[in-house]
Amino acid sequence: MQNKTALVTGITGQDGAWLAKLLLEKGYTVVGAARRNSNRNLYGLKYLGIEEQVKIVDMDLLDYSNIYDVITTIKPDEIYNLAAQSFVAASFKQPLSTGMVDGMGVAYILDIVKTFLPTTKVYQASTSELYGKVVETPQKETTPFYPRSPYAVAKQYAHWMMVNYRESYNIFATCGILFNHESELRGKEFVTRKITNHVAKYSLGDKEVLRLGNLNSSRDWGYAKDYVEGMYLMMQQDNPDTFVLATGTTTTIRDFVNHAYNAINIEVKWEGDGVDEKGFDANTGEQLVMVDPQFFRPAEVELLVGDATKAKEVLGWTPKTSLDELVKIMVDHDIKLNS
Ligand code: F7E
Repeated sequence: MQNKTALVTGITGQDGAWLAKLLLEKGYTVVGAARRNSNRNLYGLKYLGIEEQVKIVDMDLLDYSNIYDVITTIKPDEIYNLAAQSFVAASFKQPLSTGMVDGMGVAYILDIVKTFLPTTKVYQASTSELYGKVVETPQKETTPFYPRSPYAVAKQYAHWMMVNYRESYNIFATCGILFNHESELRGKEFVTRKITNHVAKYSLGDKEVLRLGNLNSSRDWGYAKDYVEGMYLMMQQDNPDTFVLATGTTTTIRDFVNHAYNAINIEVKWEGDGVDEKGFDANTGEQLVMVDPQFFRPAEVELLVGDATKAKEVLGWTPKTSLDELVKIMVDHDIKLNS
């Protein structure tokens, strides 16, 4: 058992909860940071049975003095920066605050670590969104970036600041370029959980039509619980580096819908094109899905598929959960939650 302290920012998010659970199992003291909020959502920690074991502190990535206070008081051995405005669609509406939190917030953390706690290891949640309008498939650590949203542009700044502090000041600044990773703790604004939650409700009798945006975009989806193990392994290395975590398989949104309805024994039949495309129950003919342009993005990331060979070779990391297993976990959870 180790006796280290980890500061996990973004503790109220999906990854924060899964990572906190893993670190507690490894013997860490876990301090979780979250923006101050009168109605803080600790569902993830409660769901995983660790609410009592994680000390929560208020931390706002827009406020240097607040970050300084938290980091220099806790003196963590490891900082996992999972906090972000992480919803790509929202970043088009809030490009400036997204830039401040997702970009500048990381620079604050790095500079505090460099100046006051230079042996503290820092993990940054970089993202497959950096590849955006991809210039190479599959995408790996050496693939050039082409960000397609204010979210991804901010994350690119953060990513290169990590690399720059690593190279300039010998800070242990490691980046995980994680492809989409989902779970029953995913926010309902993200497409996977939106779909599984809808399908769960449908199976319980709520027959509303599911409204989605671009059905053709394709994502490399894994299980968040597997991915936090990769984060932890990256931080146990002797040297800081950058690693891709991905499954190597890509699936369209349309196919994810198929998987989700299959989990409740419904086969979806698709008809029409573009905004007129519709999904029907192949047995009853009832309409299940329609396209709603309000969910289109000003610029779309059409296809992501990652190559995690380096993580496998250096960290011994591989994803354990298949897409079918993931969909089943999410649909079953949402059926329970809505029952
Ligand atoms: O969209 C399409 C949408 O919002 C996936 C974040 O964790 O992963 C996530 O970013 C795709 C896009 O996730 C709807 O246009 C269609 O092509 O679930 P999402 P994301 O944008 O891939 C990366 C790795 C991150 O780093 C991010 O922080 O699905 N799509 N119809 C839709 N998306 C949503 N949300 N809602 C729809 O109705």
